[in-house]
Amino acid sequence: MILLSSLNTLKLRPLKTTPIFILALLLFMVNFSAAQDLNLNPNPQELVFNEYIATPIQFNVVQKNADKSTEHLLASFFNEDNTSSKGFSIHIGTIDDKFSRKLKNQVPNKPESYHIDLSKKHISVIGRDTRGTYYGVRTLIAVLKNPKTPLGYITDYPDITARGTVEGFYGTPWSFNHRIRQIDFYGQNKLNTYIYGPKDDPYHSSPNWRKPYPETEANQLKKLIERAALNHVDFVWAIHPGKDIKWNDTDRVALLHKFELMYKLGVRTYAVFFDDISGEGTNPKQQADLLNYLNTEFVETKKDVKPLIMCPTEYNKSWSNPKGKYLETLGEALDPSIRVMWTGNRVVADIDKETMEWINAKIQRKAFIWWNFPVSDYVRNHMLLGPTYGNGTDVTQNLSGFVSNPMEHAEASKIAIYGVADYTWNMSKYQAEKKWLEAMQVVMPESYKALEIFARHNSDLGPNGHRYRRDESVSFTPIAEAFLKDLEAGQNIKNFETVHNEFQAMVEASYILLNSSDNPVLLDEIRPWIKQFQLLGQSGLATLNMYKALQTQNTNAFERSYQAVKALKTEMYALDRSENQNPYQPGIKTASLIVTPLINNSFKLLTQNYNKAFGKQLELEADYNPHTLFTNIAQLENQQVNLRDRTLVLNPPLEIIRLEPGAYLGFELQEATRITQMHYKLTPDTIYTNLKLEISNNGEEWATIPHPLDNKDLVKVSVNQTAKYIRLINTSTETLETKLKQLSINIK
Ligand code: LOG
Repeated sequence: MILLSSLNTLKLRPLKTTPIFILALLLFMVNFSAAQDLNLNPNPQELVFNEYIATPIQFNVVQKNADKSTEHLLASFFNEDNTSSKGFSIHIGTIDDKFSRKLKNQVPNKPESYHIDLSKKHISVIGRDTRGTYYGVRTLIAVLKNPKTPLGYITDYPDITARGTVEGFYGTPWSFNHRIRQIDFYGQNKLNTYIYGPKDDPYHSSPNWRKPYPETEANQLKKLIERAALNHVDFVWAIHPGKDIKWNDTDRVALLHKFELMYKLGVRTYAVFFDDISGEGTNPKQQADLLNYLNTEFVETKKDVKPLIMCPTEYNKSWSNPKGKYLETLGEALDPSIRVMWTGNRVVADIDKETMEWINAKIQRKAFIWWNFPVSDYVRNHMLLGPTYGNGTDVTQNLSGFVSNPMEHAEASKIAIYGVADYTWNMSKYQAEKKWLEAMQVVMPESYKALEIFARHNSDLGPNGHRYRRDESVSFTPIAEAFLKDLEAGQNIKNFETVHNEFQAMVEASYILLNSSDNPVLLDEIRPWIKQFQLLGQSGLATLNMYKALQTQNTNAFERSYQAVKALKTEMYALDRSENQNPYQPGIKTASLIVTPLINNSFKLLTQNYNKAFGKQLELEADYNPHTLFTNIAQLENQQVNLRDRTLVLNPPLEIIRLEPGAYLGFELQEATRITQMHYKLTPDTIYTNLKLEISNNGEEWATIPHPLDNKDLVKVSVNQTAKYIRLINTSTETLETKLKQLSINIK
């Protein structure tokens, strides 16, 4: 597979010397393996190599007009030890420099492009612009880190103009140190955009968007902005004013003032987000007016500020109201320079050409993609470590930017971001699996094989409101299926050994990771998931022991392994109840798509068989939730309901929910059960006067339960009745817009 990919990117100059064909072939092969080890991310557009030489040890670097970032980068590699006037000659500059006269036609006429010419005596690195030179030097250094240096040329440019991330998730914003590490990583991988917009930064959103950052935060932002400049990353500062903005001069000026303050901290690119809001702030005409005002009053007067970026309220197709003409209004009214973000057909979706054509026609420009992966703010108990895949590779001409919204686990998100860097740079040659494997080595150079085992089984999100899923345990899936099939049919399990090896590998990989000093920052983020993964692997091994004991009719051994599985489950349960206790999706879920169900089903089947064979009554473990959400609101259909101890909790959605007249939401219990309490919180707090709280035994006749009509805090209602259904219903004649913060009941 790796071999194939290199063939794709590597062109060889035809070898003319026909008589020594065999030698040429040999040469080809030597060259080939060296080329494949160049370790370049992103993958350059064109590599043409004809020969390799041993990488020189001494260099004589002449650079013309390199900017600070390039100088800094050069200094990180070329130092007193490896430079001298007699060293191997290297020229670095842009197309405007004299030395590049002969070669400058080789530099593609595209922003950020570069050309590297490598001959026996000399290397030239020529950038179209200063960023192009910087990227050329990045590539040069990566090449020179190899023991052999290719001769020939590299011509390179990015497919997508703006490439990077949007720190745009709900939950704990990244720390200063994490952000520094991210920005350096972007520089290393030729990503040029970092949009700063964490939903839970109060100075980005309400209530404090009008206020200046306190001194400490301001100083840190300043340092981040400098670091971004050093890495040729555009630090885009985003504001999210729509929750409480008034369309008047005071707020206009407040925004302008905040932009000015951020300018003083060094910001040169700005974004305004109108996602996940309701009410006045959603008006497209007003939004466009504000953006145009900022464009003329700020961007155009400053001169050194890049075009604005905005995130619309209808930021995905499933939310765009065909009657409202929201997007068309933006398309017509917004200044053409302003970039408009888009998440695709749904909030969380992969991108294809059709979506792009649909949205681009409406907004009269190329959309700027906000890809909601690997963000996990709606499945916080999961770790999303799978490959970056699913987006069309034929959309280079259809978009103006592509940024990924990552997890609140910054370091773990690098696995996906590494792939984003290659996908956005060189789409047609992008190979998801290959880049994923490389990413493992980049984030954990020593223990990457163990990380690979862990990450292979930790990529799906589990069922979720957005219905976005990812492959998980791919190569293990057919093995797990065959195993269960044999077990169910009461046959000898043919691939017992393979399954055993996988569980063993899970346990061993966990030990390796937990004790590795490879990347402590990453380990800190994923430790609880690794521990859970290790316990799961051990429970798998004990389950296999149950199978062996049953075969040999060894009741002692069977019951011991049975007890061990139960004990391990208790430990896993305890971990789930103590780590990552956020109020949304608390706990630690691992390998939830294939491995966990395999172990649970096997345990159940084996215990059943044992009970039958020996007339015992060992418990079968009913580890599932028989209760469901009860609603007629389409937006909530796939929202998950969890049972934790005796509390049934709805996973609260992060977006605004629309309650039409008669819309209801609540729970349907498996059977009529005593409900002791109901807890809920919806905003705004005036909404409760329009809602009724009801219970029913058949879903047809309803009894009303009094509930407080005005409450700022969590509403706690003592129900103390037996019912099969309980719901809140909109009894008014109006559509209510609300943010549902909590909904739960306690049952006996
Ligand atoms: C938010 C975003 C959140 C993401 C995934 C956009 C434009 N906005 O549903 O902050 O991280 O979805 O939950 C969003 O995607 N709202």
